[in-house]
Amino acid sequence: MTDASALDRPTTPAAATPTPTTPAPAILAGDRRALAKAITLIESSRPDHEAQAQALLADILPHTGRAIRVGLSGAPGVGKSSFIEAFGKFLIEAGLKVAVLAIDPSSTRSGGSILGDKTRMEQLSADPRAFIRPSPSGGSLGGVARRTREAMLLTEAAGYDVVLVETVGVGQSETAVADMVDMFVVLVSPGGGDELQGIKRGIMELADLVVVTKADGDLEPAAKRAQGEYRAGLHLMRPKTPGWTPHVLLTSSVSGRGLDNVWQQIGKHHDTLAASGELARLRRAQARAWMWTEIEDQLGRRFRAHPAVASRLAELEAAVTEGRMPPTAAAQALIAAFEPG
Ligand SMILES: Nc1nc2c(ncn2[C@@H]2O[C@H](COP(=O)(O)OP(=O)(O)OP(=O)(O)O)[C@@H](O)[C@H]2O)c(=O)[nH]1
Ligand SMILES: [Mg+2]
Repeated sequence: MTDASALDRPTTPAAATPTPTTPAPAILAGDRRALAKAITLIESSRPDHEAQAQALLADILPHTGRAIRVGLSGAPGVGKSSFIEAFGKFLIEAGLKVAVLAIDPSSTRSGGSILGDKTRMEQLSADPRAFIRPSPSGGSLGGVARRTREAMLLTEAAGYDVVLVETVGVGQSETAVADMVDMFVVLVSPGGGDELQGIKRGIMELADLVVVTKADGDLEPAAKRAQGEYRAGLHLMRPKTPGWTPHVLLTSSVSGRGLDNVWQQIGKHHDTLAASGELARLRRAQARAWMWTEIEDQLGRRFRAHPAVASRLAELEAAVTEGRMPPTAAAQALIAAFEPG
């Protein structure tokens, strides 16, 4: 079982204390308001805010990386919010600080998935040892994911031991979450004829742990059946991480059943990957991939905004869609307009 000391948190928050003109010292000291304001700053698209946000992230970067990063995904209604409330409280009682972030690019629910049902996380959101932040709203999945990644770094600098990143298991958002965490947990609910549905959709390929929710009362037999089916399904799949076999655990957010087992598996996964060097390798690969995603996003935006490109874009796009011009030739013409000579 992993505990706070196993996370190797620094005893003093700041080794190289940044200049006092930045909000970094307040964040490093664990000031929740400073943390919330910093996340608002990184979510802003104002160019001066973007510059400030990047300077802040550079300041806090040496103080990041100490949390266990866990992604949580599952279909609507599977019990994610209830699980996060129950599991978050369990972690806090174990002496840990917990941050909860979310990726919900659909923004169909006001304020994102977390704020929308804050009643389900009433106790956790009121606890000073927890920090809950809803998904940034609006924009592309890439933009939302970037801001969540940066928020994750800020919460780590603020001393949170465990960062939970939630997403609804639809579209590409679960891949975006899996690409920013150490461990990806898939929540499934008992019954409803939806067993193994996730496996068909490929989400199980991302799973390091499968959690069957609602294993209580009348639903318990169905939960056990689901556990058996998911175990059998996972058995047929190629392991995602060498040396790690995903377990399928029964939990209940009502009774608290299995929450200790979930934490044990998270700790074991973390220790296994850390010992083999896989954790460091994974995080390096994620950082490199993030950089390239940023390069492609930022170049793409500049490209579209470039006057010479913008003036010809509609015409060439139409030529391609109507089959009058090969796509590669159109791309080459636009790139030539972007960087003449
Ligand atoms: N019996 C039982 N019911 C549960 C449990 N966890 C959640 N539920 C119920 O399942 C329903 C959905 O729970 P939520 O926690 O809101 O699920 P969610 O995955 O966050 O749902 P969305 O945010 O809509 O995607 C609610 O009616 C909960 O009361 C559990 O452990 N046991
Ligand atoms: Mg929810």
